[in-house]
Formats: sequence, C-alpha cells, structure tokens
Amino acid sequence: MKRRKFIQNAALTTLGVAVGATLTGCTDENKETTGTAVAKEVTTSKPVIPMVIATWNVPNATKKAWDVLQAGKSALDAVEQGVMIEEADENNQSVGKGGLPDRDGNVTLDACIMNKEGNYGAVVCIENIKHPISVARKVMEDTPHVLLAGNGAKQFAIESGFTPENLLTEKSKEAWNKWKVEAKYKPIINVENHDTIGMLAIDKNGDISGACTTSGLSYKMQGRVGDSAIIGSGLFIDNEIGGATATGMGEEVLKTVGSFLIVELMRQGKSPQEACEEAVKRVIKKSPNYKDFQVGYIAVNKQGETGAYCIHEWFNYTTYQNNENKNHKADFYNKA
Ligand code: SD4
Repeated sequence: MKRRKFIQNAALTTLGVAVGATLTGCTDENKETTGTAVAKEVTTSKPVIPMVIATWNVPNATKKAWDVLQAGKSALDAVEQGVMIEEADENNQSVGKGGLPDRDGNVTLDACIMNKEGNYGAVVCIENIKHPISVARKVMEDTPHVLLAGNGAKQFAIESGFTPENLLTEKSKEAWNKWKVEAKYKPIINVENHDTIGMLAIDKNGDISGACTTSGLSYKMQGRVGDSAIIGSGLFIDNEIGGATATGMGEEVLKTVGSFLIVELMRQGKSPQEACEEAVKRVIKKSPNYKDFQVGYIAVNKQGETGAYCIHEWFNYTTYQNNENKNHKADFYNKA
C-alpha cells in the first residue's frame, strides 16, 4: 500500500471511529497484495484529533486553542485565538506586545496564518499592532494579496479596525538600553521557555490550520524579516498531509524552506518525527557554524501524530491532545 493511500485511509478511519476506539492504520483490506507494505503502521488506542501543538511552553495558548476546538470551531479559529494569548502577553519578549525591538528600538512583528484550503495571509515588519496574526488573517480573507509589509500592513490594519498602540514596554526598553552599551549583534541560542510561537491544530473534522507569530530576532537590523511569516519556511500546511512550523534562526530556516520540506517529506512517507529530523539535518549540512544558532521544528500529520526536533537542547513544545495539556522536551542533534 502506498503511503499516500495509507494516510488517506488512516485519516478516514480516524474520522470514522468513535471516541475511545482503537485506530490501526493498515487494515486487512488495505494491505498491499503484491509486496511488502511501505507504510509504517500507526497504532494508537486513543483518539488523536482534535489536537493542538505549539512551539515552546505555552499552556495558556494551547488551552485557548483547545477550548475553541471544543466549542466546535475550526482549526483556523483555534490557531488564531491560541497565538493571540502570547501576542498579548507583555512578559513574553519574543512575540507581540513587549517583543524586543530591532537595534534602533522599533518593535517590528512578522506573522502568518494558513488554512485547510492552502490559503495563506501574512504581515511582515508591522509596527504598533498588538495582534499581527489577526491582520494576517484579514490579509488572507479580505484582500487579493497574501503578504503586506511595513507601513502598508499597518495602514491596512488600521483601516480594518485595529487600534495602534506602543508595543515597546518598559521591560523591553530597558533590555534594549542595556544591549546598546555594547551593541554587539550575536544571535542567542534560546534556553528559556519561550520564543516565536508556531501553532498547528486539527479540528473535529480532521482539517488542519497553522499560525506563526514573532517579534523576530532581537536587535536585528531595521527592516530585517525572518522565516516566521514566509510561506513554506516558518509555516506550511497541506490539509491532505499535515503541517509544520519553525522557531530559531530564521535565515537558516529560509535557506532550507524548512516547513515545506517537512510536509513534503511526510508526503513521501516519513513520520513527523523523521521529517523534522531530516529538516534539521539539512540545516546542519549547509551551515558548518550550526553550533552558534538554534533551529527547532514541530510537525503533525493528518492522523494527529506529532514530531519535534532541534539542533541544541532546550527546545520544548506543548501539545493539547486526549484532554491533556502537556509540555515536552524535543530531541536534539548536538549531543556532544
Ligand atoms: C526569526 N524565527 O525571526 C524567528 C525568531 C525566532 O528564536 O524564532 N527566534 O528568525
């Protein structure tokens, strides 16, 4: 049986089984008659959709998304409302309000959203708007475009009813002032519990959507745009296959089109875990200085199987699945 067929069969089975039933990916009638089955069997005794997965330790965001799914809403609503929790959290200095500024003190945000139809909307380098993810959704739904940048994105947001506000909090301003003493630009390998938030969700219909939102690398050059809002790099969804999203050094994710790569690898039969590992290895192969930066990926396939992998220790992610909101440490490459 071809993997693609298997995925479709398993997805249909997933949707068909009652909650609590056992799902076995390859049923007798699905078995290949002429050779060895190429698909890995997916067996779980628990229902795996609906589900939510997000980068980092963000239980409030995954809970919000889960609650939206439980209310019968779409995966698209879930990921938007889920990441909005982090955008609004001023203590989180990598997303939305309170995000660390660029080297000139401007808080510039990148965000994108992608739905089950493969539609996509994004904003890059937007300023003074707390919820770039919702502007990204409006770009997708209300304009003939997919990506708006800078002032144009802000103007569009204001025309759409968003209220501009100062996003540079005292805490972030203080950090920036400290940074200015030496003003050295060196990306930091994140060992905290937070950074760019990428979120993927599957709703009760089995449909997948994703969102990704960030203030980007702190003290970046003015005008710098990372991977997070760029389709295929920071996020990619294919509702037939699954989705992936990234955190870490955006330049490296962009060069390898990481999230698209992961989804394509899953299409070819890899599990989400195998696909994330391969995408990280692709980065490492291309960048001999990989010890100096972090890249982390999470992924989910149509059945709700998840994967996560990163270069260095300490990347973690949160899942809300089977009624459980859980943080996990991701496996990593650099064990030396
Ligand atoms: C970027 N990927 O702008 C984002 C930032 C990030 O850990 O995730 N940093 O490159």
